[in-house]
Amino acid sequence: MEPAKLTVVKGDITKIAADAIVNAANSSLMGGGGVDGAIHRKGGPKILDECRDIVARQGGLATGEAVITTAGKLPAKYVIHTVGPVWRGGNDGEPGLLRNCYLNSLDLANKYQVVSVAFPGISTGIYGYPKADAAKVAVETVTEHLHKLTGIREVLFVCFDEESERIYRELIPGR
Ligand code: AR6
Repeated sequence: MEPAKLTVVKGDITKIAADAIVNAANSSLMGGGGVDGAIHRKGGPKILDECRDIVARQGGLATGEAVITTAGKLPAKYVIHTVGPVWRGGNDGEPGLLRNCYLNSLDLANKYQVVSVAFPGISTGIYGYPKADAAKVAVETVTEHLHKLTGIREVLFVCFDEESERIYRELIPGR
């Protein structure tokens, strides 16, 4: 079988019609700024209702973990919510925690028979993770893990700004 495709896209993840888009949430799962704010604003209240049910069942989400909801009014089918690490200089386990975000999100996508999944640059906004370092973790983790998940055929890295796009295109030549 052809290996799954890695694609770099510049734009707004809320407009991407992938089977699943990933949200850079916080442990409350109750929304916030950045991409989280945009997803809840454009997706409508159904996503927050489902997040509230998840929190009622299992409590808040630990850093590196992931949960899934439907996508409300968004063009995607699912939103996978994960909590990235807050950057504290890099010696506080940040790379491993960020790696877990990608691993757990991919595992959940695979479990829900998702064929295409789109990631934002988790932790690289409000949480302050340096963009180039985070992109390296993202691409390495996805590349390593994807061959174990044969259902997923495409992973999109959605870049909100030109700097991120340039970084990802250097890491994934030709995409
Ligand atoms: N589409 C794609 N990427 C986006 C979008 C968008 N619509 N909006 C922002 N980005 P951030 P974090 C990029 O701050 O750093 C929230 O309040 C942005 O340029 O959204 O993980 C949560 O509730 C950056 O590269 O997430 C948490 O409290 C990347 O998405 C906290 O922020 C992530 O930036 C999480 O912080």
